[in-house]
Amino acid sequence: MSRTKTHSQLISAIADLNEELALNLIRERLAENDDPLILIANCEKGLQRVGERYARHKYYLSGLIMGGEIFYEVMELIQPAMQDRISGTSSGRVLLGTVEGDIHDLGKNIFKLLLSCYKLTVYDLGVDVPPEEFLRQAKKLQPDILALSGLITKSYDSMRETIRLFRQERYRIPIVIGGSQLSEEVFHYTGADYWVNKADVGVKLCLRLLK
Ligand code: B12
Repeated sequence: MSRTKTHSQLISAIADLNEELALNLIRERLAENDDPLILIANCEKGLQRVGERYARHKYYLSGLIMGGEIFYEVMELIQPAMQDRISGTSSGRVLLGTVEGDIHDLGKNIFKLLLSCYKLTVYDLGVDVPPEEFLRQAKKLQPDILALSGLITKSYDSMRETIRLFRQERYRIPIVIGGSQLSEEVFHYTGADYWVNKADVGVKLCLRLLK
């Protein structure tokens, strides 16, 4: 079967929450040495459709939960291939977390995995992290970059508040925000230094900032 066909099948399998088919397609593509980042991008597209179906009331909350679980299993399969294929030897420390009020962490975890493939040290504070906690940990861990993840509208206020707190305390550090729903407008609203909506672009940005 052609690659393009399986890639579109993979997007549909995730969108339709067909766990068995999605995982079989991933196994098949990995055996064919497909680029893990392309597989992840396809799964992201599938999850976007899950989100659209949820927004149109075609799926309930259980659909979002199921979509998240399938993606988690996909990552278990893809992770070793990613670690084999992507490697680098950089040094630097990134303080990372999903901001207060938001519990989405799949994207944050991919970003973290990619950073560690490049041998960067990642301090992951988890999800729903209050602004004060980011600041407290930054003072303690002295990272080179602060990276904030957020997917829901509510997270933009938390990002803005976190960044405001760092500036108010005159804590100088490059601040990157990431998440699929971000836009130029949100970026200006939060006052961040950089924004990205793809983990691999975020990693390249961090490597550049650390040079
Ligand atoms: C799966 C999912 C969930 C799962 C999350 C599971 C988990 N462990 O993360 C669960 C079921 C928990 C969930 C809950 C909710 N969700 Co939800 N969810 C999704 C869904 C379908 C996929 C998100 C996802 O994981 N995508 C895959 C990952 C890999 O993509 P990503 O996160 O964007 O990450 C990529 C990049 O953005 C980037 N990245 C991400 N973070 C960072 C950070 C940095 C620094 C960098 C550099 C890069 C980076 O790297 C990744 C790889 O490239 C989205 C739909 C969508 N379009 O995104 C809705 C969506 C985000 N959810 C939504 C909503 C409404 C909710 C709920 C409020 C629902 C409810 N009624 O309870 C709750 C929120 C709870 C809360 N307080 O946070 C809305 C948000 C709308 C809005 N504008 O606010 C969306 C857009 C769906 C929709 N269309 O309505 N959700």
